[in-house]
Formats: sequence, structure tokens, C-alpha cells
Amino acid sequence: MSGQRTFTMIKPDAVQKGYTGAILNQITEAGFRIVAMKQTQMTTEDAQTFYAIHKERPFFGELVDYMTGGPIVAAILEKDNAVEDFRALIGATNPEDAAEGTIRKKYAESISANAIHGSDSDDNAQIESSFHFSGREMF
Ligand code: RTP
Ligand code: MG
Repeated sequence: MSGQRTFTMIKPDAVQKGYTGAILNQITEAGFRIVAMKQTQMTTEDAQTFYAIHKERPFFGELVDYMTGGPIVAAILEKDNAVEDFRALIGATNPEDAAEGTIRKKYAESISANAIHGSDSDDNAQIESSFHFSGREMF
């Protein structure tokens, strides 16, 4: 069966520190196929829209500033059980709670600057993928 899909962003802190290659290597070694990928920078409006679900949270302003502070690498990934397996690969939101060997444990600075995003449901994977990519960018 062809795999289900999830959406990820390598966040500005990790891109800025040069972790893009190592993180992509860990992702492909874990069995994810790259369906689409690009380096881009989110505008304030992009980040406010992308994270609209968090707009009442106290960290929303900080989150938008962080996500717009430098380039990100956005990608669509394919694997059986993609959403759940990718969340396991990246680890807990707070790197202090993330399991040994997970991407956040290895590369995140803090609960705010936590190196990488992973969609939390199949529906959100679809919405987030369409936010960043057109059909002609997916292979
Ligand atoms: P993500 O959506 O980025 O994959 O992260 P997540 O599901 O593990 O965490 P979520 O609750 O969706 O939070 C989204 C992002 O907001 C920042 N955050 N900061 N300062 C804080 O207490 C706090 N809590 C969350 C993080 O960048 C988190 O990934
Ligand atoms: Mg989330």
C-alpha cells in the first residue's frame, strides 16, 4: 500500500544552525519518502494563518516572531502511518521531555525554538501541505 502523508517544517533555529542536512538524513533513514520540499521564509501573515489554532495562547506572538525570523525547510513526507510515526521521530514538544535519539532531543533549544514541526492529524497534514505546496510541486 502506498504510504500516508504528513507535513513538516525544519524551523528557523535548526536551519540557521546548519542542521538541515542531518535532520533530512534522519528522516529518510527512518523510511520517509520526500514528496515535496523547499526552503522558504514565512511572512507574519503566513505564520498567523498557519498557527491560527494557537492564536489565544500566551505564546502566540513569540511563536509568530520565531517562525518568521529566518528561512524554514518545508516538506511533505510519505510513509505508512506517517503522522504518528513522524511525531514519534521528532519527539515531545519540549526537548527536555523528548526521548533519546529523537530530532528534538538532538537539535532543539527549548520548548519554543524546538527545531521541527510535524502535523498532528491526517486532516491537518493535508491542510498544511496545501498551505505550502501546489499540486505541481508534489511527486
Ligand atoms: P508543532 O505543531 O510545531 O509540530 O509542535 P507541537 O505539536 O509539538 O506543539 P504545539 O502545541 O502544536 O505548539 C506549536 C509550537 O508552538 C511553540 N510553543 N511554545 N512557549 C511555549 O510554552 C510553547 N508551547 C508551544 C513550539 O514551537 C511548538 O512547537
Ligand atoms: Mg502542533
